[in-house]
Amino acid sequence: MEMNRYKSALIIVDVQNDFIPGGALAVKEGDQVVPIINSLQGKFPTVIGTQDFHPADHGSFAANHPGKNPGEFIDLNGLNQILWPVHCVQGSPGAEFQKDLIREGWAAIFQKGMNPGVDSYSGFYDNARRGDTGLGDFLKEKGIKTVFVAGLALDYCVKFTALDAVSLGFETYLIVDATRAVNIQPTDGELAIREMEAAGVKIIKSNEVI
Ligand code: VGL
Ligand code: ZN
Repeated sequence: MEMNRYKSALIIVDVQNDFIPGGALAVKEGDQVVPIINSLQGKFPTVIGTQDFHPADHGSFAANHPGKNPGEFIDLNGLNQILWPVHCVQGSPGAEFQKDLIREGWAAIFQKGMNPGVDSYSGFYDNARRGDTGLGDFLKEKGIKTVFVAGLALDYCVKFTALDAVSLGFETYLIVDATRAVNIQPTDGELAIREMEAAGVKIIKSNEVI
């Protein structure tokens, strides 16, 4: 596959302990993305991490809505919100990056999900598209035209990060073997890939990143 890694960035989404088997919002095989992502990092002139980073009173936590359980939906300030287990709380071990993930050489870390009133899946904007992490301007100021997205979870934060990247005009690749899905429904990961493809995201495997 033809690709342009000149002026490209690798965006590593939310490879944090709570999304790894044993964590609060464990993604099946989530740990398996770490060696793949590590082997790719040296190929990119710019590597960026995102970090889900919630206050304990975050509105996406089922525990903050008496009588509600993870997987149920609520209206959170006008947006339909699926409720999650408490995860990636600021200062907790679950919010830290997986221990084997190489972080030397990262250009920046963009944190998200700090506003308790709105969830934030994308590394660019919150789910209401009001709050902006600054990632888009950061990439544009560096002259980056192409982004490669990997990490967790495929059907939430990876998907919304890739969709926002396309909408901002970046040529966008999903490294499909360097991500895993939550799969609340068993086909969610597959549907996420199709949705991204339909929006213009190019789906590649890590061995195609040359
Ligand atoms: C994520 C659910 C809630 C993710 C974050 O990183 O995909 N998913 N918060
Ligand atoms: Zn979260």
